Amino acid sequence: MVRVRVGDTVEVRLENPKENKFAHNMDLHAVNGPGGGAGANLAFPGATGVFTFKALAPGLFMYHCASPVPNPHIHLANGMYGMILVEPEHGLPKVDREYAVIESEFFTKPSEDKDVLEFSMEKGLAEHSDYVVFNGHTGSLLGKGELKASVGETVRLYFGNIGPNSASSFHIIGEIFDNVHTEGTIGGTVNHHVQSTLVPAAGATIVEFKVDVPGAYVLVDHSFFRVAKGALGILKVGGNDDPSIFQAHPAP
Ligand SMILES: [Cu+2]
Repeated sequence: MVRVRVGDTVEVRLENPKENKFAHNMDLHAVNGPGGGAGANLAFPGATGVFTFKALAPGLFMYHCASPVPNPHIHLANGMYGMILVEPEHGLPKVDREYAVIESEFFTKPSEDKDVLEFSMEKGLAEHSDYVVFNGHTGSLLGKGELKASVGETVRLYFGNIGPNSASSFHIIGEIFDNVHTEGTIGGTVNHHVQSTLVPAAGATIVEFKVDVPGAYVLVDHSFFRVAKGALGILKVGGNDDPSIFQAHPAP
């Protein structure tokens, strides 16, 4: 995730190693200008694409490869994307924890190497994903990758969804978003007490919440069969119980 401030002039340099086969580039949704910079920084193997833009609007934006060779959707579906946060003039208010999570889909078919799956154009066109994951692979936010917080802390999640096809029904099981910066805007609409928020393909959101009691809170895409395809993660909250807020009663 790239982090800049509104009013900053940002120079983007994309180096494409000469061993690569294809040209790559970056379309940054934070850019006001043709292609979000994608034409200006298109880099063929062995070249470096450079352009400069001024960050005019605060918010959380996606960026992604939009190379026309072989075509942009294949680059997106192979993981070429990220986020850029444009903070307001005086920065965002302080919180205790910040995390960045991106949801994405993979469309696959077997390859000659049994340990490697290839991109499937047929499944992409049919919008039939095999995997829907957070931060690039199944289990990235489980075990050692679990997000962490302590009771009483405020957590801010920068959540993007690249798709490339499906919108996400982002939800955390056992938590209510105190603030949702709708559509990733800063200075736009902020909704309160939200259960699930819709994040379109190549859109983003910023959610904030205070954690009240300890436990494991599960990040999901609540378009729920996607959980079986990998769209889940854990936010592990430590600290003391508060029976006035949540109390498990002994089993009969
Ligand atoms: Cu690319």
